[in-house]
Amino acid sequence: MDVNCEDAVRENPIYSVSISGYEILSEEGSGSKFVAYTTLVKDNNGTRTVKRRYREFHFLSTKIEPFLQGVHFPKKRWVGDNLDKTFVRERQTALQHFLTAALDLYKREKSKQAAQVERFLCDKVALGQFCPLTKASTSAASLSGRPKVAANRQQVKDRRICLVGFMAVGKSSIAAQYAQGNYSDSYLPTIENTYHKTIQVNGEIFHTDVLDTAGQDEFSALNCRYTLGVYGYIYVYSVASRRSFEMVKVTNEKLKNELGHDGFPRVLVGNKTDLVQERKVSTAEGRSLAEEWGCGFVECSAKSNTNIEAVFLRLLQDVERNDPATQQDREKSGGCTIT
Ligand SMILES: Nc1nc2c(ncn2[C@@H]2O[C@H](COP(=O)(O)OP(=O)(O)OP(=O)(O)O)[C@@H](O)[C@H]2O)c(=O)[nH]1
Ligand SMILES: [Mg+2]
Repeated sequence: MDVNCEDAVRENPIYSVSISGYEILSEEGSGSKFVAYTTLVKDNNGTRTVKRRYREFHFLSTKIEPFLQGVHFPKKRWVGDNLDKTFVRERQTALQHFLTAALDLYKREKSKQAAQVERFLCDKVALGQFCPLTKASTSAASLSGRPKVAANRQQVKDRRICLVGFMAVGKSSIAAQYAQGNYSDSYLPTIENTYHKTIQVNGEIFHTDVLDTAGQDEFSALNCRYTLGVYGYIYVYSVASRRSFEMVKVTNEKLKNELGHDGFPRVLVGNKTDLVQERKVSTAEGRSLAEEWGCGFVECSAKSNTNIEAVFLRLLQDVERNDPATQQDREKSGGCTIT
């Protein structure tokens, strides 16, 4: 049964909202620059980022300002392209006040205004971006915003990963080999399944939830669970099936449409490399598609347990690179900043 995304969002009360930073982006076509604020929204599905342009805040403000007495909302001001650093930061602080008040309103009443706030905070196609940060979780730690801490007091990062691809390409076999270290020659089509494994990458601990989906074809609609709270995707095809290779392209288009952008972490995976005689898709073809998409590429065999962990390591590294929190840490430690 398909879950309607809007219903799913409505059933999840929003717990907190904060603006973690901003990015200077360029408008497609005209190339003119603008500021997008990174808004972290926490609900039952975990924390995700929604990037919002300043004018979107203005739009929300015009709808609900009469109900938010005494809330200072920064007025429009022309400073170059409004990219002046001090001004952008001033706005950031003011917008945080505005959002806090808006969230209070949302919590107090389920009115039309609250619906505006909710849509603004949760809309997954804001600015064409939707970057989930943590897995769906209702644990006290995640709802209170405290990071989980492992026994050795090291922070643990939750990462929800989604396996997609045509039927029988080996998605479940890859997930089972990764999480449980086992493999079976029998084929049981999947409806939906989640595997869990904790791994360490570059000294950091990750709790990975691997969502194993039912094989997709040209006609299958993407379920919203495949995008809610998902950090990155593993696109699986079988090197022994040309059709499955074509299908990852179709799935990629669907995900791009669903997420509204093309910058999400993904890794292209050619499975069943043990079937040497039956190979239909060359390594060069796989690599070239991955290069076109600007993503990682791994060939593996779930059967012989070749390169399975490499698939997940590669994706997690890309997820980290894409994570605004990690980027901020990097900036704080002297990394480069977009200005
Ligand atoms: N030779 C070979 N067979 C594999 C490999 N991985 C999976 N298989 C076989 O391919 C068949 C399908 O594997 P699954 O893992 O169930 O495929 P799936 O993509 O999860 O299929 P759906 O759930 O229907 O989408 C099974 O018979 C597996 O044993 C592999 O690396 N090599
Ligand atoms: Mg399966």
